[in-house]
Amino acid sequence: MKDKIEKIKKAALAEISAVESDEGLEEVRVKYLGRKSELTEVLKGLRDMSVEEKKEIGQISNLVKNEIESAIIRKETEMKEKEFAELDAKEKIDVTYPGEKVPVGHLHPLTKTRYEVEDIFRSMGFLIADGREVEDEFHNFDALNIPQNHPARDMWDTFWLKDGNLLRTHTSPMQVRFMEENKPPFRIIVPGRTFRFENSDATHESNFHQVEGLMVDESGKLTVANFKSVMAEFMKGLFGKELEIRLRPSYFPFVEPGFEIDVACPYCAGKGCRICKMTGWIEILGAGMVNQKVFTSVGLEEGKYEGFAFGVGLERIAMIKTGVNDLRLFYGNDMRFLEQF
Ligand code: FA5
Repeated sequence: MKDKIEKIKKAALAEISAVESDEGLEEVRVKYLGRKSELTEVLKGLRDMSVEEKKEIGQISNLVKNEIESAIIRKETEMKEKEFAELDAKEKIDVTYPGEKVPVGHLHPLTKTRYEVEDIFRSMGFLIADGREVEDEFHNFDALNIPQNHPARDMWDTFWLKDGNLLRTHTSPMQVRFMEENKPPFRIIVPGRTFRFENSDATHESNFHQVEGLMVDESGKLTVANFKSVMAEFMKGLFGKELEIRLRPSYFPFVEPGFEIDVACPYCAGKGCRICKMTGWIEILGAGMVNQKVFTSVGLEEGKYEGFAFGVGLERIAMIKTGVNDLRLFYGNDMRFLEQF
């Protein structure tokens, strides 16, 4: 009997050590410790044995049973450890490893410039109005004191549409549209896309953007001095410092008098550099006091109101601010260029 138990033990330990899976181990456990196992049979047979035999064989059987159980537990632990070690080697996570950069987009430099300009004027109480890109001749020209056949029309090379309409050559038609709907006093800016039948070069495109400004009040309440102070605030907002401004006489049919505004170069403090073409001044926008003919073209009484208007190229501002010297780069969609902003 003792030999039989010893054999069972050896066989069980050998099988346990050879097992390679959880299922295999469970089979061995059932085979050697289950209700129908040989060892259980031996224990069942104890009742037919003498008291001494019972004692001796019972003890040996229990020891073997414990040994087999311990061997199973050891094997189980060993297999788990092996499994974890394999998993660890395969799926090692290094929490100190730098994460993968998720590409994040950003606004186009022209959009950023536009938002900046809008913020500056909003802070001065200006409303932002939206115009239309397809305009009629009346709003783009006639109502702005640029009648048909007037030589001033040559200032705006126009894309005419087959139906007689046109792609707006500037944002100024919104002056007319806004005043058709709203009575002064008001102050607005109109940012938007504009089009001219022009060949592109470093400072010109056939499609570009302008921001129009218009502030109107009753006569005597708004002067060139107010205009200058709004411009000074605009330049301060754009360039982050107080900059000298100068007005030069210029001509636009819808203003009288008309000016060209120059700002002291923010990069060289007037000494002369690449950005200001060594002049110390940067030409920034066209402007003037609203011509009374524009008021009458929208049905407002002549002489009752006064105001100023200006129009600035958004690309021009972005170029000055970024030091980019070719406007076409903004439209090239070259990621190497755009990613710099
Ligand atoms: C005008 O368009 C007037 N409407 C501006 C104005 C408004 C004057 C209100 C008085 C009162 P001008 O043609 O100069 O003006 O254009 C204004 C700005 O638009 C220019 O200074 C320039 O920065 C920009 N611009 C004009 N043509 C182009 C072009 N082809 N490509 C890029 N920017 C342009």
